Amino acid sequence: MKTFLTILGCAVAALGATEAAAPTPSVPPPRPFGPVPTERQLRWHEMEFYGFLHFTVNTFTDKEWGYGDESEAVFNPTDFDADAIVTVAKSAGMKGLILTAKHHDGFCLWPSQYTEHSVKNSPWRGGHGDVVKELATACHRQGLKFGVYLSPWDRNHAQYGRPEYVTYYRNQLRELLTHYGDIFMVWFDGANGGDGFYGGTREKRTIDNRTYYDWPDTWKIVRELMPQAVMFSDAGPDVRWVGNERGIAGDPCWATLNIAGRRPGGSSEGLNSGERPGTDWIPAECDVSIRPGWFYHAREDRKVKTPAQLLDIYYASVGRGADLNLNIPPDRRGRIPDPDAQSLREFRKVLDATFARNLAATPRTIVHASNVRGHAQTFAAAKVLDERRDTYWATDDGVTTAELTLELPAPVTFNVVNLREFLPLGQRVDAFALDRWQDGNWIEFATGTSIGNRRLLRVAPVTTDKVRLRITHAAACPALSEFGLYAEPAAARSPQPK
Ligand code: FUL
Repeated sequence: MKTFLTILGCAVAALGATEAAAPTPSVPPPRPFGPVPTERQLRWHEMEFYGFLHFTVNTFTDKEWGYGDESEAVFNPTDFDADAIVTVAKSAGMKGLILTAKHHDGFCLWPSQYTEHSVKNSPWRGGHGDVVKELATACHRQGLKFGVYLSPWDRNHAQYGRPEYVTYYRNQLRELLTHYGDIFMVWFDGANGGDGFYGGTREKRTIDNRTYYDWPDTWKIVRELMPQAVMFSDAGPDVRWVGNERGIAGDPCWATLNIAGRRPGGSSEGLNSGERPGTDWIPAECDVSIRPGWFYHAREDRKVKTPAQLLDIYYASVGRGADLNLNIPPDRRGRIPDPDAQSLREFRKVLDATFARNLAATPRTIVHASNVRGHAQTFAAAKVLDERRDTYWATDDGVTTAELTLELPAPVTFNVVNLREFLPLGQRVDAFALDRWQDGNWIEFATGTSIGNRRLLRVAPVTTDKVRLRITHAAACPALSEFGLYAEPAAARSPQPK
């Protein structure tokens, strides 16, 4: 706080005519532009990075999609330890974990009262185990959020494709949302492959994805039982799939989408970049596995993504305003395998080193803005340096191009720029450019489009004592919460920064 006040004091003193020193609390904030996030979406945006746990009979049968005829006896982890899994996730910086409570094979990791095809008929913990409970408890104990994946497609269930199955599915959703404490996200998969065991009939069953699950009524159950949870699917209603399983968001990646006519399992067109202007706030989640497959396979132990690959994914997901859901599949012990844990540790080390210090936020930094809303301190340019997402620099209504300049007391070298919009007012900026001061001239070193929750630009190292952000196009007066300059440890720098 002390640093912030010092910066603000300097900034105001230095700004003269464009920013009056007297506080003018009566200046109203900008009106929101377009669709804006709900409270639950804002909480989700703040998470930025969480993990996926793909774990079930497939872990033991070496498959990616179980047929649905697997014996419950195959599920028998030798050393399952929920706390150890959560510790790995937490030290990687994940803010939550989502578990495949039931994947397409239909095997339930909790003792559901609606089926015999679950852990209650497995040898693990003598048939008294509950993976969902152990993980939910460990997450909550260690301060992580917990979410569930409940596959709509069920290759085990005899009634799949008939109305009875939808009732079964909803009953299971109710179980998960009432017995395991807070759930931050319910993950609805759009996959529906056709053939399966289906109670022994071993046939192909197709459903009409538009009508079969009656999504609006299914979603109501989540709203009723867990109002703070966000729901993920190809079509929201809260968070959208990013359109690929590589963890790469579009550039741009708008948080908005035209939702009419979309449904889970529907077309992925437009999901990668979002749509602008869009009718609804439905931001993207990038889901990707640390290994080639979603489930653990010993043959992939040498194909774990490297820290450098994870960093590239982070910059292409979180760095484009999406959230990253990184899958870390437990092995047959019921632990995160060593190569995966090792890669996560290195990845986190680099991120921590990079973001330990905003090189722009020194006590003697002077911040200028070409326009400050109503000359009010509430919306002063220096708000971008206070490391708070709830404060922001804003311009007067109608001012949709603007400049913000950071004058540093001494040259710094950085290769990452961080920007963040004030999300409660919607996504306002359409395009921006960044300049460095060199030999008495401004030289442009990066340009971009969407900002939203977070925009990270990884650039070739820049050394300068003055940096300028130009908002070159905005749909409404900009409202910017953060502007930061960071340096990645040299060894971690991308060889060909984009
Ligand atoms: C897909 C599924 O078919 C995969 O098995 C995995 O669960 C992935 C996250 O979603 O649609």
